[in-house]
Amino acid sequence: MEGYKKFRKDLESSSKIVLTCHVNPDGDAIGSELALYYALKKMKKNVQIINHSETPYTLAFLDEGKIIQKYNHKIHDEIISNSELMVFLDMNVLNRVVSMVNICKKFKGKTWVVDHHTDAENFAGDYILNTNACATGEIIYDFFKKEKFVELDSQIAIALYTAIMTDTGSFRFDRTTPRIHRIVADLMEFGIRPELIYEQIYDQGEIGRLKLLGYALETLSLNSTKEICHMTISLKALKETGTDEADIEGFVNYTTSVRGVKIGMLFYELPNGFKVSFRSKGNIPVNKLAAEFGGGGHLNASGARIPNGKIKEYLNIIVGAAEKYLTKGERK
Ligand SMILES: [Mn+2]
Repeated sequence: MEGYKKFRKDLESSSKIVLTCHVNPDGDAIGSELALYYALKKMKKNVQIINHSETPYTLAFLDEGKIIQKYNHKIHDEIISNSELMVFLDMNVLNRVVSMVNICKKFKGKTWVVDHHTDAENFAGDYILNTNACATGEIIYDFFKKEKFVELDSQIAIALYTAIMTDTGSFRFDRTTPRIHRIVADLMEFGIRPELIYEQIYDQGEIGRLKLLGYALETLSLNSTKEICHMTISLKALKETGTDEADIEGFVNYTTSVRGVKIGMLFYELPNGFKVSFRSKGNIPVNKLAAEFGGGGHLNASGARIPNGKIKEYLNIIVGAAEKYLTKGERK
């Protein structure tokens, strides 16, 4: 890939580097950041990971050295300004860094985006975008290998394995290719124990999370053709179960586990407005559906945020908008 050589050159010629990723980071975001961090550390770079969000507790095992810092403008604005290069991982729209937007806009150094989402915004100097990649971790792996950038080790392998495992839904989503299994096989040579990583990420739930799921499942509803299924999470349910947004991760997948359903939606109430996540089967482009409401994402997984909107005022509008896409659902 053309971009790899320039990315490599920019990383090699910079000594102070900051890595960041999107709000509410997932396994791919954190795993990609740490894999690149460990590689750059081996090259003796002054590298820091600074994120808007706290690392979710399910991913804390990846960051035993407490490398990842939560952004605080008093501490980090100077560090960021003094850096020569910033890398944005697993995101391609600047507002995904939320509280870091201002300092990123002022940043004078080189900027790179490494990502696999569609509909990139033009905010960075250079991009490595591969929407065929199942995870940003796959791109990082590919970059490491093709450029012989770093010798893999167990730390890097665990980070990349986590990135790929989480973004492929444990190796079952579209884009889980033979190539991905070969990459994973290579990573596993470094002593990865899949059962332990899976347990760290998916079996550490607080009881509140399951109770919240109970609330959410209670709200499951189908449209008239039984091809769209949606669920809603209210602020009240979060409060009563003592949970937060990070606990909702994965809930939306229940909506598409209903027989005959082609589009699933999860509505999530915010203090100001709401968010909606979309999932689809086959070729139904829920990224286009999300774009109708100012959001974006992938063909089969996307989302939008409606500031100041009320779920009950929008639910029928959004379901109605989704119905237009149902005919495009034939399997490839
Ligand atoms: Mn990703």
